[in-house]
Amino acid sequence: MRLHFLLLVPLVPLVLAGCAQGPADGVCILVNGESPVSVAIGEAYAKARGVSRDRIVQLAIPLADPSLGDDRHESIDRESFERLIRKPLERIFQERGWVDAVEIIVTTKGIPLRVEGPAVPTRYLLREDTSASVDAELSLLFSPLIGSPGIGNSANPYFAKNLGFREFRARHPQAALRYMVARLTGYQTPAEPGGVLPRDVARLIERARAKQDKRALWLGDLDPDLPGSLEIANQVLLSGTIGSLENLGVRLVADTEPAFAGNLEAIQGYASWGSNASREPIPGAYGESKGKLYPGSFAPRALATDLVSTNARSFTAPPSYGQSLVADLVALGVAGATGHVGEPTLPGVARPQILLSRYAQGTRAIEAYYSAIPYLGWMNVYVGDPLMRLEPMENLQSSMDFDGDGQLDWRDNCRLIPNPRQRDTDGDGYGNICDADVDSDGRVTTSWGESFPRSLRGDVEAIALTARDGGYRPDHDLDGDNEVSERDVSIAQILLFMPPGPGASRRSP
Ligand SMILES: [Ca+2]
Ligand SMILES: [Ca+2]
Ligand SMILES: [Ca+2]
Ligand SMILES: [Ca+2]
Repeated sequence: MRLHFLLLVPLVPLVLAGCAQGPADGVCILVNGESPVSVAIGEAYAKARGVSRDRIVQLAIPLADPSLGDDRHESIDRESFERLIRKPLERIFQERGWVDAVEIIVTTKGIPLRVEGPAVPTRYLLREDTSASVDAELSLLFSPLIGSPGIGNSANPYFAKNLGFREFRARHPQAALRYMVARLTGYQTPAEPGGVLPRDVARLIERARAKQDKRALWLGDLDPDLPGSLEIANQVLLSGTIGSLENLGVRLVADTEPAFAGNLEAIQGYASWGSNASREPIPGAYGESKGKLYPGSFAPRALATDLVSTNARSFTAPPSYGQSLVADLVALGVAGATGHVGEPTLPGVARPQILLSRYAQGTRAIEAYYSAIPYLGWMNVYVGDPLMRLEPMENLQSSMDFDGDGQLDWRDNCRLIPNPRQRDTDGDGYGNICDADVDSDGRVTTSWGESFPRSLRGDVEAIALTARDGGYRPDHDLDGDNEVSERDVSIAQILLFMPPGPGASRRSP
């Protein structure tokens, strides 16, 4: 007996190691078997991260051009998505016992980017649009939220949560958000032979694991010259980003000048207006012009986000501009980026202050991303290695004041938005800057432009009506500039469908 016991002892740690979570244990990879490029990307990633080959799923999605030379493969209609992607995938997950074992789904170039729905009038986009990114829909597998129009009922329950995804799932087993989805894609230049791993994608995979650059810097590029309805996002989305990073003590460049920042070296985290910047330097915003590189060179494991509507509309080369493209950031060496496959509107963008702050603190990029997007099943996509993370940085300070406004989190009545004065005119414990719920029913609502009947009026319309009539109601003055204007309406829109806050736990009035 004793001998047996001794023999068994050294085995114990091995057995435990076998049961423990390896970084790639919760990953599965989706490739389109009709595309050699897609298969090559899936295999390269599996090899890089040690994902077991039986976790690569080959779907069969017919392609007009298997070499992916044009953008036709990037969209799919709803019926085909259901038949060729969702149903086969749900069946595989059930057959292989992956429903709870898989945590992260990695999609590859060759799997369509976007489920295309019928066109919708702009005014009703947030209510009726059934378009979505394929990745956003895959995060909702087995949930009835897949295919639901608009975002009115799609507030992300993981939003602004500072906990691991596995723990979130354990606490909220019924939540529609089932999986975190990341996409490995980038340009495949016409010069590259078909069927091989595109160079940009190879580099994306490699740079997510490359040695960290301890001198790397973080860049938040605001733009004070934007029209008021957009400019307000400098305050609501970007100044909190700078505040949070400053507070963590990272090497930070906070650019508050109108010029688009360029020629910076070794950027680790990046947030800007991209091509929406009023002084966009070149078509598409990113790249080289007149000896200057916009925004500059990226460090290994760099994570980028910009406030641009359709920056992930395509990864096909050569690109067409207007708006700037995530694909160009990938070409510049970014290893992770947030994007949108269609118009998300300003409320739909990933919150840079959550994304970059959590990432700086060592959270996996994919968790930082999923806690930063406000809605599920919408236009959002994360491009890059989901497992990418930073090692703890020297001198990193702990964040007791998330938005850096001098009010510690435990008492800050708007934790994500700087509001040093803590103005809270209705005294409900939420500061005005994050309290567009002016009728105090627990949620920021819209009546889609209709102000009457009064009983159905949304918070946004209530504020818009005050602004139109030139009146003043302190609760409707969200930014505290002593007038109720278009700016306040815009703030309310950014906070649509969400509860007020997040702020300090509700204090009694
Ligand atoms: Ca605050
Ligand atoms: Ca309030
Ligand atoms: Ca409300
Ligand atoms: Ca105001």
